[in-house]
Amino acid sequence: MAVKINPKRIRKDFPIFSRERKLAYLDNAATTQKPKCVIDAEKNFYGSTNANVHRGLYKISERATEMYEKAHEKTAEFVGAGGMQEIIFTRNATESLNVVAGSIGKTLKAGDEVVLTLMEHHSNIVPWQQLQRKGVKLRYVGFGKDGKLDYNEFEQCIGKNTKVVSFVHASNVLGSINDAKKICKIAHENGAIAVVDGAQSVPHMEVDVKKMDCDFLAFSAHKMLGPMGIGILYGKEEALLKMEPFLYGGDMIKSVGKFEASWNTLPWKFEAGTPNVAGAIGFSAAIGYLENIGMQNVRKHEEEITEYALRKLSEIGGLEIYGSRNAQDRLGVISFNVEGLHPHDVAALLDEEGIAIRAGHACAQPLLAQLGVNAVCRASFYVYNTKEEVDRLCKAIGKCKSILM
Ligand code: C6P
Repeated sequence: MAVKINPKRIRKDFPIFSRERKLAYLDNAATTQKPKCVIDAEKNFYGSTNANVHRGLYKISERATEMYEKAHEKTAEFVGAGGMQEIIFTRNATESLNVVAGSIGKTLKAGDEVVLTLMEHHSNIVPWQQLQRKGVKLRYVGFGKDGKLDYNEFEQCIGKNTKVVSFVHASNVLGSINDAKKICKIAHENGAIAVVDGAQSVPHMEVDVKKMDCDFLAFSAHKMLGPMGIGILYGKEEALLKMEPFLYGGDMIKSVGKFEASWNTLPWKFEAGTPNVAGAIGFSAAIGYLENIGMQNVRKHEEEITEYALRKLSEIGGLEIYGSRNAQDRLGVISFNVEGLHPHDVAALLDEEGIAIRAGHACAQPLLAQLGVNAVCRASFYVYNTKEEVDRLCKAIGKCKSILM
């Protein structure tokens, strides 16, 4: 059963909040703040264990290798993967999705189809668009005014030519949580691979790759209290074994001749070159921190704060809120527009009040086109946000209206 968390207590673990005392940080969908344990883990690595991994026959290198591999194991446990062979570290979710599209793309041919949704972040559109050069066709499943995907349209879009269904688990604009298990099942029934963009879901709820039965899951450490520059690609072992590498070079090989090479075992086959060891160790600390809070409790806190924010924001006149009005259907991500005001102006004025939100197209232009707007304001929450911050947001929006209108 979920337990109530205390965001005011949690804030004390984040050095930035003791420096920026007035900051209401509401841009967590872009990146999250870092607790001291994560900052220390990265710092300690450089101060005490810095060495390259899988290469040195001396103690600190062996220790660095052990810590780096442990970070893979911890990540595997966190998402319910079969072991570290199924966890590849990349730079970010974008790179993870590029690895999948690039590698699977090598096996696709003219006439093959990739099904996406209109809710995708550009990271899950642009890599697949590149395959159109080979004659691969893209198809899109739409969503309704309530921010829900049209599951019937999935059934219509997916056919005998569909090779990949790649979709966002939770939207970075609408906050909608999609039924990933259902979509993976539809994909598999039609012989297609299911790729899940978990950049917004994994940080905020329990995600189990086995229960979901996806073939691939991409996410980023920096959106879940971890360092920037470390991304994660989970892949089912059998899928990764069949897949060609995407990047080539050191550490991903077993042997190299003048004209050919053979590949290392998993997951190293997909990790070419010197990896972000400090980042992986920092990420491991972030997972530990989130596990201490408990992912069910993270979700409960965000549901509560989202419900409160949806209610309070709806009380402000002239505000259009996008997506479902039910906090249970969505993450703590709320996009809105203030009638007559440009989102950039709203964000700039909120900043004057010490409130950080995102404004713009949120790297989801096809989604915004479906909403009929070029830009939105977006507030997004995490474990350290409070209802008082939501009150400050609402008050500041009221002030914006009185100054700008
Ligand atoms: N969305 C946002 O403000 P990277 O940048 O590679 O860590 O994550 C990419 C990404 C992929 N999928 C989804 C659903 C995302 O939301 C993001 C990142 C940020 O909404 C930065 S644009």
